Amino acid sequence: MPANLPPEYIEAEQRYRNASEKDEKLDALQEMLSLLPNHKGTDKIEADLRKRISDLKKRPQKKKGPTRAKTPDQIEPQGAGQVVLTGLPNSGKSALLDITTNATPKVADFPFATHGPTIGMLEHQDIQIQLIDTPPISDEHVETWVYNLIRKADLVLLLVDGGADDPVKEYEKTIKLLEEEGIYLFAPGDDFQRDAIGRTNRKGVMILSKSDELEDESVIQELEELSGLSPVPVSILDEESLSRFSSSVFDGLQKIRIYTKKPGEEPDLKEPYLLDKNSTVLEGVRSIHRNMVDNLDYIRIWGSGRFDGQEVAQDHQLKDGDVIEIHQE
Ligand SMILES: Nc1nc2c(ncn2[C@@H]2O[C@H](COP(=O)(O)OP(=O)(O)OP(=O)(O)O)[C@@H](O)[C@H]2O)c(=O)[nH]1
Ligand SMILES: [Mg+2]
Repeated sequence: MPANLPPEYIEAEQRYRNASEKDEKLDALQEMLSLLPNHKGTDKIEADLRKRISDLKKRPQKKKGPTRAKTPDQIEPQGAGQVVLTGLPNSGKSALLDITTNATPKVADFPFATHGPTIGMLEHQDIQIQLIDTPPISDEHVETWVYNLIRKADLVLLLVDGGADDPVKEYEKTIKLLEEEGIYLFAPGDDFQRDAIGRTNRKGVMILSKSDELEDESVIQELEELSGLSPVPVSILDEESLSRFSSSVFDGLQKIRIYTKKPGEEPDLKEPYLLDKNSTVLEGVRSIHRNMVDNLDYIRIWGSGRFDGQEVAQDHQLKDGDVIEIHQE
């Protein structure tokens, strides 16, 4: 169940992860605990935080000395999915993270400005999505962790600079670099192909960045034909394009939001359950509570039914925004 954590919590967690000293870690954990919203979705997180605090208190202060840093690709997924921004130097990755989330990455008018990962949480309606800005990929040195992060992503955002002289050439350069690493992108709705040795398939959305500087609109169609991904023109100067951006990130994850209601009560719209697109009612019930499936009687649905409150079969396909009412024997 997603916990919809506030941005301050995410920041404290990032501090916890970066901390090397016991006191710093304790401080960050205490702050996370104080910022944790109080509802049923956070019970497990709260228990986990309390355990981490008590374990840490028991641990002796580490002697100073060389420590082996975790590699930067080990980022715990949060929210509805882990989404990685990638692209050539100066393509606008950091600017996009900066404007769409609470994160404050370095944005610069020169290339190779970003050296490490920066995490931000993108709010889309009532959910949050983890967006990660990364250093550019290029013919020059790229640290292997960047590609590892891309390989693990739920969704890859491929930025192509729409303000470049020839965006199509930029796209070709970028995709070549990824394919040399065995990374292939497919459109989110397309059939998934199994990963094989030396080949990782990831869902990808192409972002045609700096669309305010795009000179020739026909580039959009050309890129679409070439890549099989529908390019999303986005400019940090255009609000409307930014809301299109967050919708395409959510669509790219191929998830749906489901809400529940108790008989005779209003639906609980505070926090959706996130399921894979095309999930059935039965899969929905199972993900809400595995044990509920055993004594399931029937389900009523508001949204994708023929009428509100319709009783539906267990193999009924859920749609984003559906409300279900579970009746048990
Ligand atoms: N006009 C315009 N400029 C933009 C837009 N997005 C980014 N820029 C500019 O493009 C330049 C590069 O932006 P960054 O976000 O730093 O690019 P990056 O991809 O993170 O660059 P590296 O970290 O070097 O890989 C900056 O000067 C930004 O202000 C946009 O939508 N429109
Ligand atoms: Mg950058």
